[in-house]
Amino acid sequence: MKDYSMGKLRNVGLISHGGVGKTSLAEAMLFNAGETNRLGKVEDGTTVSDCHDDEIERKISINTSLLHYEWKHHKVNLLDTPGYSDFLGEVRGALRVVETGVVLINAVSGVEVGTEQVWEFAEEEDASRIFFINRMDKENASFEKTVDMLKDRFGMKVVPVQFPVKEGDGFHSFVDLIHKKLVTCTTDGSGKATESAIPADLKDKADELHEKLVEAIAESDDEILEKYFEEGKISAEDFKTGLLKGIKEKNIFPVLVGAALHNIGVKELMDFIVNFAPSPAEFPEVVGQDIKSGEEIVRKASPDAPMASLVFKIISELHVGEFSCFRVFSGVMRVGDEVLNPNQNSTEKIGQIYILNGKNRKEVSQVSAGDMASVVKLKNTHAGNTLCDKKEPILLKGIKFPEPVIRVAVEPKSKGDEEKIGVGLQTIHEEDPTFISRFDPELRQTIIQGQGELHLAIVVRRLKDKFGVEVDLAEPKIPYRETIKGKAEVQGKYKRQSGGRGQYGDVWIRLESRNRGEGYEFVDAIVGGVVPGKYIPAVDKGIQEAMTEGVLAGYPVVDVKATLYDGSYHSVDSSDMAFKIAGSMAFKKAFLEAKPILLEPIYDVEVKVPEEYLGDVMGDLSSRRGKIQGIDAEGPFQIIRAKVPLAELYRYSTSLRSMTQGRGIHRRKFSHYEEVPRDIAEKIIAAAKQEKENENK
Ligand SMILES: Nc1nc2c(ncn2[C@@H]2O[C@H](COP(=O)(O)OP(=O)(O)OP(=O)(O)O)[C@@H](O)[C@H]2O)c(=O)[nH]1
Ligand SMILES: [Mg+2]
Repeated sequence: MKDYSMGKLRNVGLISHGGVGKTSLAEAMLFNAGETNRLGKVEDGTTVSDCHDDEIERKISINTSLLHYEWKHHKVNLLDTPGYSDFLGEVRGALRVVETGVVLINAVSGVEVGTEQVWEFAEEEDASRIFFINRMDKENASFEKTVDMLKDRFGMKVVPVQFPVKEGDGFHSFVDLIHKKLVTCTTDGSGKATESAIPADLKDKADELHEKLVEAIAESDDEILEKYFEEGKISAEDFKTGLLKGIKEKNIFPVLVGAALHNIGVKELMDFIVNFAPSPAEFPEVVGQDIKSGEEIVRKASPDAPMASLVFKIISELHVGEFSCFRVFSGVMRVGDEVLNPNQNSTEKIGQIYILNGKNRKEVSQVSAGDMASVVKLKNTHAGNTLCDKKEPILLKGIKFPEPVIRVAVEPKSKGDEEKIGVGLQTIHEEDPTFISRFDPELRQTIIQGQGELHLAIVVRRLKDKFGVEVDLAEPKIPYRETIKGKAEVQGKYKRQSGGRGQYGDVWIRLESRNRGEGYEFVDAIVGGVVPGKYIPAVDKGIQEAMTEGVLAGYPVVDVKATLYDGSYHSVDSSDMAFKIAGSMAFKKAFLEAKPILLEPIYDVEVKVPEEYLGDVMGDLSSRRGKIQGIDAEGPFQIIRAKVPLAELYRYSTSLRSMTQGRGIHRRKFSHYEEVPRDIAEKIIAAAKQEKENENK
């Protein structure tokens, strides 16, 4: 493939709620461009983009695919992202490196929770957006209703540039409002289309919508607006430059229609992308940070500038290795270069560079500013890292990956695999930062966290396929805490006399509760040296050790104040050890007398669902001991904010998915610790005792 100048490149991400047709659209685009000679189907597992076993099996996208095609003397890099909510991190990565997002909308169900989510990401990454209303061939498809919903949610900048003649079964033609003509497509998947004059009965509607488009263009540029006011119309030239500018500056979100599965409206979208989506050349500056001072660096986004690129996705191919997909923002990346990874403070050698279309790979020798490709066998580069010229270092903005929403414990199926599992999980995290794994020494469990159950199921499978180890998933333990509500004054006396030198330590401590989060405080209130100063740190230490072991159920004690106010010593038998034991004894006794309680972690949970599920979701949250904090309407959605104990959130994403037919999503964040209700606390304490007995057997 020839090296395209920046103006001839387009970087486009396909984004939407799950299953709207992104992969089918990508397939039709590659077919129309001659990259493939048959139109594959997601249903048959034959698309270029969904080429991994998991994707073929489940008929959904799991990875962002880096695809490309040539169209009318342009090269388009196409990122087909997954829509399933477990893989939203992929969408983040993709939107970080494209100029334009094509937002697919289901012509039947309109704006969905996932649409809102990807829209928010696109907004944060400041990407231009083009709507493609897909599935126009489906029963109950409605262009008008969908456009109204888009305007309602995303504002009046939403402007149709096409409209369909017939919806549902007979959909195969639409009016092109830019060129004012009728486009009629074949329904055989070939993508062939003929153009003709707009039929008389559609003329008025076409004129009206064309005028709306003209107004939108005029409003997005002051000069054009002035001419429009003076002359009542705008020139063809202004129409074109105005539309381009409006889209680039996010003042116009054009709406196109089609049916990706039948390759209808796809060529016209491809034309639209090369004609009206911004090219990398329209963003002349790359902004990054000086790796030492952290100060902003601005450099030219051109092939002549020093090289700066960002790795946005790592795809692991069995038996081949890792492909690190990257976008060059300035300069040229060449095979043989030694480049700097400022995030890891290491260097990487650029071996083979490939451009990809699913499993199809073509080797290239270099990649210039604005373009994308992938490089194999990097040593230590993660998704979101910069690769740059060693002599001109720069740190580009990384990728904001979503926080985990699910935690599960893993246990090896066979003993002795622990280390391999640890290495495997770490490697998977490096490839996919939305997955986190860590051994929790307190719970004595390896806890893995991710974006949903499917996400973790896929991690487990990778562990098996790639690292040859199998794990079972288990319910993770909850990091409870112990504390007191009352106050106690107690003596701890440790005295041993067994021939030779004895042991003697005697302390009185006052144990009081502190506010949540205030931690532990030790106060030395000894007067007159009844406990010599040199032993006092030992008392403190004894208390702290007892606190980590816990008293009620073996969980760490928090938020207590211990005051050492009296005691006695023996000039020969006293020692640090004896006072440490005395402190610990006093603490345990005092703790039990001071109204001990268990604390549990409470999470802030935010659930977003279409209105019709509000009742079910609230009822379910209450049954999980959740306390509703508020409900806000956001268009057709309701956002419920609640505080819910972590212990009740196990498998929540799955329950929510089934409760809302996949139309609800949730986010969670640790909030605070709170007292466990008495009946539940009793069960936890009994279970802890049982476990301890079992261990001691
Ligand atoms: N009738 C009809 N079905 C379509 C159309 N586009 C896609 N489909 C079907 O919808 C299903 C999902 O299509 P995909 O292309 O996998 O959708 P996606 O957006 O890539 O899905 P995810 O990547 O999992 O979010 C498949 O069964 C497609 O055959 C369309 O225009 N009309
Ligand atoms: Mg897909």
